[in-house]
Amino acid sequence: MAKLFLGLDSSTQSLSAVVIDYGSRKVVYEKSLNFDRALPQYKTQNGVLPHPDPLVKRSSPLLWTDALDLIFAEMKKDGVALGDILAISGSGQQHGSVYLNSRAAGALASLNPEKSLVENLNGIFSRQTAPIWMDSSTAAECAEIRKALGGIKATAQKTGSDTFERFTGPQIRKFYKTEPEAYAKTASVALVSSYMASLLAGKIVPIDHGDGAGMNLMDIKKKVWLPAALKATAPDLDGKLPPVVASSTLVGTVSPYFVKKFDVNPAAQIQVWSGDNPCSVIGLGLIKAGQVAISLGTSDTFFGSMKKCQTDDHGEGHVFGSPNGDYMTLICFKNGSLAREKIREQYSIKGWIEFGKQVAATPPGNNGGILLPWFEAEIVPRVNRPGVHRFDLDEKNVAANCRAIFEAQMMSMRLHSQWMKVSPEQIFATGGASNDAALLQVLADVMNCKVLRIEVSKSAALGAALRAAHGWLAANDGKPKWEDVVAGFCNPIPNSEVRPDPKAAAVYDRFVEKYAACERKALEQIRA
Ligand code: XUL
Repeated sequence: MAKLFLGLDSSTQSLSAVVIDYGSRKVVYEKSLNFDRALPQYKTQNGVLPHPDPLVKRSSPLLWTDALDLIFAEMKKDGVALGDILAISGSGQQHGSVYLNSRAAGALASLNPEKSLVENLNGIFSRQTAPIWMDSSTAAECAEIRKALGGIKATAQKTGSDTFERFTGPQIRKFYKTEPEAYAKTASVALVSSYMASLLAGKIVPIDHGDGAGMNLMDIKKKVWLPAALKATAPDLDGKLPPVVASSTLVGTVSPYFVKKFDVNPAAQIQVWSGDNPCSVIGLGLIKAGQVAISLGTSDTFFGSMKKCQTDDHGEGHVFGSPNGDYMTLICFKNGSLAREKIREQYSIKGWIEFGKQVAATPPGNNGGILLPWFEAEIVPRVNRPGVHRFDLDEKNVAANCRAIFEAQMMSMRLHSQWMKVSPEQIFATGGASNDAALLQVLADVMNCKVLRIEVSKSAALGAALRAAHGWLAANDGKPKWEDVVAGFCNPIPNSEVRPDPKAAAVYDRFVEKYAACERKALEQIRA
């Protein structure tokens, strides 16, 4: 018999749905609605509202609300057996926040299916727009909260991350400072994830440990709100935050609105939503401590699961709660594909195969040549003045510069992930550039670890559906094991394994020290 679970992903640019049949272990439905195209009346560009200040990035909670109605209508039209869905969970772009007034709880509890969600909920917001993760307008608030919590290391140890502009605490503080009256009228602060879950459940839903850790407000070890952080952020904040709970928590059945309007199973359970990165960790099957994935995309991200909470004293990486109850880390390197492309363009190399030939023409360790590819301001390490730095590397040497960019990116990952104290047995590589054989070989050699390619479409929505399955099975069917739940849904691509070459790995064990010294030198110059 089919056992259907629905995972939704409210990301920056779209709302996606994935339905899995846990019985046959198959994804049976996938759909995405692009916000700009599906709901042009909100006038977003790539999901973001235009704003004169380039540092300010906001979106509209009503847009996300409308999108939820639309995607259910699409699923009904497409013949998805919504009446058989057993549980629903979701994933939200992390850090973004929604500000609700005292009318919200009542409006959510009495949604009228004769009207749209937006018609039902217009008027429940104490702030019309929602700051999102792309916002970087809260540097002053970051400094204030960091100081109150005792500096970078203490802030990271207490909340899982140093303060970051996009994190919710600094965003709430800025709202309180710039619009104190609207802040005072705020009865409840939600994340994108908990807001969307509240629509489904017809009540204000808690924030989970995964997304809650992206706020600079949660005690990362005890997994409760941290009083000192709340105090440093804004007055009366404890009364405005919902409880923070385990990601597995089921909050009740779906609101009758969805039952009457879209024929959703009235017994369908709603699970708290989580952030897109915690959900992707599940969607990629990273459920055992020490499992690591590297996503090679516009930016490169390094994420993995961790049993014991280990924070980064330099404040570059993040620790979030993993949906399986352990921890996960996320390190984001901004100069990923973008930097690789810049080098390819600079040396007029036609394609990546040609680029790979250039890389192969030079030995691992690049005869000592090093390039620091900070074409854009970098997140890890923190570099606010962009610039490319070369050490013992002739800019005219095409092959050496091609190898240098790959080596620099992979050595930076190795260096800046050491704080995690995780020695992975294998690394999963995903994202656009993960089909580049030359890059994967450098990755395997620098990390001295085998690399397997994994490609999961909509990993966050799939992760949400798998979380819903796990939560429902736990409540109804004994104690499900995570490895059983994810089995069959996220497999490495056959024959994609790349093994490290022991000689090259030994070269990198030494070379990474030179790389670190060059990085220190460049950072000293930049910060001087
Ligand atoms: C993570 C982060 C982004 C968003 C994207 O810290 O800011 O990955 O979650 O949706």
